[in-house]
Amino acid sequence: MTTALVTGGAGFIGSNLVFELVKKGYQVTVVDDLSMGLKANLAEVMDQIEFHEHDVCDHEFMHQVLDHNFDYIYYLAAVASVADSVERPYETHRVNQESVVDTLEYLRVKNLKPKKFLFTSSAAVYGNYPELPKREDSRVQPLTPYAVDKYASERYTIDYGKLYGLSTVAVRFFNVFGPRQNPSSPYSGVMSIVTKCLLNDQEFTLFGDGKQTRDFIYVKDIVNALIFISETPASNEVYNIGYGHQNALIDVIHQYEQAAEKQLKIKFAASRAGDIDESLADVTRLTKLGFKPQWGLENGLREYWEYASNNG
Ligand code: UD2
Repeated sequence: MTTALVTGGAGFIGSNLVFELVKKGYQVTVVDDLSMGLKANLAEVMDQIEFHEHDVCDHEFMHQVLDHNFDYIYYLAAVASVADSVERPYETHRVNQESVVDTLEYLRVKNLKPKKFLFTSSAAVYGNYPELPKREDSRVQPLTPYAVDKYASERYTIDYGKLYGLSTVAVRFFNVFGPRQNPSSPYSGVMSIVTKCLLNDQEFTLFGDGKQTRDFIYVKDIVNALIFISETPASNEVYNIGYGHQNALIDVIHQYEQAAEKQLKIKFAASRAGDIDESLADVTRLTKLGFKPQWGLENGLREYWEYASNNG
């Protein structure tokens, strides 16, 4: 039986990935300390997986787990908040970088060779350079501890692969939306906040004029891409994951309103400090590998609303 470890498997993207891996018949192990994730996210599959509520920074514990010798390791555990990394740079560094390096090091010293070690990074590594679209070899400008740690962990992932014969990849997520994204912080993914406001008839504060663009991608296409990449011979490379389409925030909100058949109450406010005007992924590398998204923005928004209105 194919085995997979998903760190951060109780989180937004992690839980969506675990569902799909279970559906494929994989034996899935999850390590998540529930600092951001929720056990409830995995309720439907809990009896089919091995779940450890544990911190990935506990190296001894992680070594015991890694001794299972997994076929695939999906490393999603992270403090996925830029704001938090600015508040607590060392604590978040331990999670976002040290734990990754320790895992790679353990694989090296124990000569464990998963079919793939996949590390999940972020478009945050590109920072504020105006150059668009962002190619994997575009200039990076990590401006926060979060981005620095993501970039460093990517490099460790790739370099451990090259130096020690491990099959590794790192992926950079653009703006992901979909079921189980947590809207609890003002810095949560914008579409999760829009969803919460639509469901509860609350006013949504739009920072800026709404013309800022992002490459929004539905979480199910993200999950498909993760599985696809891990099952190809791709090795020791970085991949952007987005649709390669640039959409203005206000247009995406209008599209979502149509799917929801509801109008959002919008209050416009000044742009947030550090907000970027435009973001767009160049996905040539992923496309060349043979990946085609199945959902797309419109279907993704429709399905997200259907889920939210039934589960919200
Ligand atoms: C994403 C990441 C962030 C960092 C950044 C680097 C997410 C959730 N955030 O931020 O962690 O990596 O990329 O570039 O992946 N907005 C509103 N109202 C709200 C919330 C957001 O108008 O209540 C706006 C926000 O000001 C921005 C847009 O919506 O212009 C998207 O915000 P976001 O936080 O979802 O994503 P982004 O790309 O700014």
